[in-house]
Amino acid sequence: MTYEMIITETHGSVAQITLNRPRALNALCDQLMTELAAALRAADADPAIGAIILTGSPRAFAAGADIKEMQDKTYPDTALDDFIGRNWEVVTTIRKPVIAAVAGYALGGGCELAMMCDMIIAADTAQFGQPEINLGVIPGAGGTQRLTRAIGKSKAMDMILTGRMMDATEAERAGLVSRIIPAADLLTEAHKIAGTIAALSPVAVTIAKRSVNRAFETTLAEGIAYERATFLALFGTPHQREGMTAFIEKRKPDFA
Ligand code: CO8
Repeated sequence: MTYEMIITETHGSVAQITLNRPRALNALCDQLMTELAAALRAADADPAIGAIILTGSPRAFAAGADIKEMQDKTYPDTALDDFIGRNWEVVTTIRKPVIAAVAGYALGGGCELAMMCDMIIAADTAQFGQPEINLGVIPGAGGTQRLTRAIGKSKAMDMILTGRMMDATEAERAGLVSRIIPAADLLTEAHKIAGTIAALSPVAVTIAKRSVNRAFETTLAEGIAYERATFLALFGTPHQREGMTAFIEKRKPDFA
């Protein structure tokens, strides 16, 4: 597939996908989301790739779903054409870790897309928000659920009911992002994190990601049972032998 609205590149075992529709602040139109879904699936299927970075421009990760494209939609259109389900949730089906590297605006669907990733690292310029209420609608790609789980009810209500933006400092304090990075270093730092993950045991990484995600889907007892079973299953892998042997032999493990 040829991409017009995203740029894909590979640095060693890390895939980087850059949203590239600068004139519209990376508004997430159907074509962009179709391309993004294809690129994510391709990176997930490539055995040489161990982690994926999703980023935008210095001005905007993404300023939301494309309002111009949505303006004239009617309910029958939306019922017949599953325009959200078709592409929007693909990032949540990817087995490899996906890191959102956010600079500038991450609003509406842009914030929701970032929250579907496994972690968000933010430039000090990042601004997060769910401003849909200003458009007479509500978040439609998971915002009311994922933001509430990430930052708690009171702050999520504050964001979603007023439509206000949250800067990087507030987002980190609230637990929405894992780190704040000076804007100029955002991608370097994202690649360091992704490269670290990509050098680890891919089996352990996939299972660790799955297990953390279980925390959002099940009870504590079920989640812990899942963790225990998968932890024990890893003792059947050569990477467990290598990791523990390397520690005892005081050398770096080789998970290649
Ligand atoms: N959709 C379409 N175009 C957009 C969007 C958008 N979300 N955001 C910005 N643009 C366009 C503007 O129309 C403008 O284009 P043009 O020059 O042709 O008029 C260009 O990008 C630059 O934008 P501004 O001139 O507005 O730039 P400013 O620096 O003045 O303002 C803001 C930047 C504050 C980010 C402002 O652009 C803004 O408020 N944007 C809209 C933010 C918003 O409301 N986002 C939520 C959208 S709804 C949504 O995301 C629902 C998600 C549901 C998911 C599933 C749906 C498929």
